Amino acid sequence: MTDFFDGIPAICHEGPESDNEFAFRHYNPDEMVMGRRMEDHLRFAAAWWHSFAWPGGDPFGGQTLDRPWFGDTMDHARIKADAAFEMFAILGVPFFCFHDADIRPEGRSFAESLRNFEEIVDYIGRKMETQRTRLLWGTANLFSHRRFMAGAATNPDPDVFAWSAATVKACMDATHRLGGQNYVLWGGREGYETLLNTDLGRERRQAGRFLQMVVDHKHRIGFQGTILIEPKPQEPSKHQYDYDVATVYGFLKDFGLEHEVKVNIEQGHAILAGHSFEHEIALAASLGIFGSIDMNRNDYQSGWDTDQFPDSVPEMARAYYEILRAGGFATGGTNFDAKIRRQSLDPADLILAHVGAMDVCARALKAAAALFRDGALERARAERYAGWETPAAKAMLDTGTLESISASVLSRGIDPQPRSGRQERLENLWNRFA
Ligand code: XLS
Ligand code: NI
Ligand code: NI
Repeated sequence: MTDFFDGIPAICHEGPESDNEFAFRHYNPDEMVMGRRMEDHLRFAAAWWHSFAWPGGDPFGGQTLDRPWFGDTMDHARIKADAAFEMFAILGVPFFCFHDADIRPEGRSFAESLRNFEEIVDYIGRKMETQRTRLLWGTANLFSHRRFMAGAATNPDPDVFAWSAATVKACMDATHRLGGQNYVLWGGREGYETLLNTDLGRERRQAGRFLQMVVDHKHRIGFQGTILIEPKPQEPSKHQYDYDVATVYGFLKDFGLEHEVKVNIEQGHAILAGHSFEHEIALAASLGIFGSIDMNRNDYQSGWDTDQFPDSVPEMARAYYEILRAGGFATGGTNFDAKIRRQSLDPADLILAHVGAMDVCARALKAAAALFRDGALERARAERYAGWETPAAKAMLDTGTLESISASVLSRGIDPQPRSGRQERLENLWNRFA
C-alpha cells in the first residue's frame, strides 16, 4: 500500500448530470450497448510507462514530476507496482499494459536485468490474484537504452539482434505467465536516421526473420494471445519500417505472417502517417488484421507524438464506428498510451485524465452504436454498391477478361450514368448522432 492516491475515491458512474469531478458521466461498465456490456466493448487499459515511469521531461527540460517510486532499486519498482495497481483499482480499468523497462530496474548484465524482471513479474502476478485487473498486452522496450540506438532487430550489430531476441523471449514468457491477451511489437528504432549508412533491404529482412521467431516462440510456449505490430511512420527514427497499416500488411505478406500477426493502431501514429485513425482501422479490418488500439492523440499544431488523452467525442466516434463495423474487439482493447502534461503534477491529475478519457470513449461508443443500429449509413453504403450484386457483375469480376468484357460492352451498348455520392447528406446523418 502507498499513500500516493490518498483521499481519491474509487470512481463510479453517476450519470451526465453529476457535478462530481471524481465520477464517470458516461462510462457505465454494465450498461448494455448492442448486446454487450460497455466494459467488454471498450476494454480499457492503462499504460504503465506514461503513468508511472515518465518523469515529465520534454526536449527542453527534465523531470517535473515527483514520485515516491522514482529510483532504480527493486524497492522502488515494488512501490511503483503498488501505486499502479492502486490506480487500476480506483479507475476500475479491466486491463493494463507494460514494457519490461517500465517495471524493473536495469541490471548490470542481461542476467541481472532478467532476474529483476522476473521478480517483479511474480510480484505483479500476486497482485493480479487479488485484483481483477488483467493484462491486455506486454511488450519489450527495445528503444530507450543506448545499445538500441541503431535499432533492435534491424541493428547492424548481430549482438544487439541477439540481445533483443532474448529480451523479447523474456517479455513474451512473462506476458504468457500473466495471462496477457496480446503481445505488442512497436519498432521505435527499427528504421533509419540516414540512408547514407543504411542497408535498407538487409534491415527489413532482419526484421522479418525476427518476427518469424516471435511467432514461432508463441506457438512453442502455447501462448493463445495475439501478436500485434504497432505501426508508426517515424519518431524517434526518421523513417520507421512499420510505417502504417498498409506497409505492415505488405511486410507480413512478404514474410508469410499475415495470418499470424495483427496490428495495434494508435490514433496519433495514424495522423503522423498522413491518415485518419478511422482510415487505419477500416483498412486493417478489411485486410483481416485489425487487433487493438492505442487511444492517444497528438496536438494538431505540434506535429509530433505528444501522447495526450483523447478529448474529442466526434473524432473518437468515427473510430468506434469502424470498430463496431469490424465486429468489435476480440483480444484487443482501448489502451491509453497517453500521458498527462508535464505541468500536471498532482496525483488527481493522473486519475482525472483517465476518467475524462474513459468518458470521451464511452460517449463516442454510444454515438457510434446508435448510428450503427439505426442502419441508415450502412444501407446507403450497400445501395451505392448494389450494382455489384447482380450475377452479371459478379461473373465479370470473378471470371471476366478484358476481351469478354469488351465484347459485352459493345453488345449491351451501355452508357454509365454518374450518381451522387451524397457526401453532405451522409455527413448530416452522421452529425445527428455524434
Ligand atoms: C510510441 C509507442 C509506444 C508503444 C509501445 O510511440 O506508441 O508507446 O505503444 O511500445
Ligand atoms: Ni502506442
Ligand atoms: Ni506512440
